[in-house]
Amino acid sequence: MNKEAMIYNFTDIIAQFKIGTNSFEIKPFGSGHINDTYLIKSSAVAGEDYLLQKINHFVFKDIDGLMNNMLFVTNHLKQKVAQTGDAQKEVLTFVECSNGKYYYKDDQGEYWRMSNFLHHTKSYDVVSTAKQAYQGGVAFGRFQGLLADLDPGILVDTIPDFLNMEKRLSTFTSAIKKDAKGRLKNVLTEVGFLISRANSMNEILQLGRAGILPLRITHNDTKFNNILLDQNDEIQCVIDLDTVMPGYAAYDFGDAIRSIINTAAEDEASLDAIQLNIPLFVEFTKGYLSQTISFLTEQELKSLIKGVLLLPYMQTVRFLTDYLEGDIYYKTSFPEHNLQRALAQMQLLKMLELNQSKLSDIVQKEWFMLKNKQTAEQSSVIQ
Ligand code: ADP
Ligand code: GN1
Ligand code: MG
Repeated sequence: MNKEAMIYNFTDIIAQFKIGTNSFEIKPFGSGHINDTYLIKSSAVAGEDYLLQKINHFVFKDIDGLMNNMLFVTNHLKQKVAQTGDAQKEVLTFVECSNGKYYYKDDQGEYWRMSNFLHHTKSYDVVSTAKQAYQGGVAFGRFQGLLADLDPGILVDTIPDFLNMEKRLSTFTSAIKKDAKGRLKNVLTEVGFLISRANSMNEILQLGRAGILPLRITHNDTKFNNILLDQNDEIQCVIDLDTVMPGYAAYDFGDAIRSIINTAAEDEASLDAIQLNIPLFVEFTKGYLSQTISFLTEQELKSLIKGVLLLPYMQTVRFLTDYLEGDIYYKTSFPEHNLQRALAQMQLLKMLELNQSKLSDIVQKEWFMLKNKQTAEQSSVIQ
């Protein structure tokens, strides 16, 4: 019996879900920082596999609201996708429990959910090809587009103030003041660097409050490993829907770029290895705009580059806050892991700042090229 099987009664947990097998193998799966994921392989029926997740309820306090959001969103996506594609393959499917809910609370107070396992798919922590980057852009752009007809107010905030930079900074400031683990002395330079940029990082929030940027339903965790590609590296499914809630388009663009443009891992120890792969930025932008150009406002277009700086900045603040607070939020693999992550994100941010105008020009250029192409296509239809 492995370590997890001794902690949790998997036989009992799995028996709560309406699946056709009670004989299975189980193994830990994936590299997420928040939930615990297990692959459940049926021993009786080849290919009947599931993904079981222990939902982190320190992070997600309202599990009912969370699962209602996810069911609402996946049902909406399925209806739309079914018109042109295979909704079972392209949208996550959650498994119902015998109590009629889509999650189960075990007798230790842990929350579990299950989804169909999507076979022959891949997720990447680091992007290496132009095709992957383009497909990533299509995936997240299309995701925003498919949800653009919904009122964002229909979804609950699964984590209140999740991407609210002002709130993140105020938590950061409290962690600095408290210095619970005596770690502040190790990061004084980094703290100074972050505080010096604080004001400019509240811009998206301010533009949103002023009604200049529309609130949409966004994914809010568009790390590249939150999409599944098929064997040909074409987009199959957007996953990890826990944070789908009201947000701004620039959040998803900027967060995706964090993992797309970086030549190294999110927690790279060697800062020199962190470089920008600008051709991948071009490809992601092309893919994203191909799906969003019809509904993005000009103000939103301008905000995309702000998101490219904001999300790595916010991630640095979040990792450093967790380091100062004693590693209570993200899973870590070694004692200074959050510090290493924060330093790597800060290095990425510095590189992005240096290349800001180049990246901004790329977004504008790709937008103009797509617009011109569309206009040319429309006029050829009219003639
Ligand atoms: P976390 O919140 O911990 O990041 P995810 O929902 O992103 O959890 O899942 C972790 C990993 O499991 C993903 O990166 C992906 O590789 C894999 N995965 C998630 N859902 C599925 C699925 N339905 N089918 C196949 N693989 C999946
Ligand atoms: C977490 O669950 P995962 O690993 O996809 C985090 C994101 C961060 C990301 C950094 C709910 O995402 O916000 O951007 O780590 N998710 C939550 O890698 O906090
Ligand atoms: Mg994930």
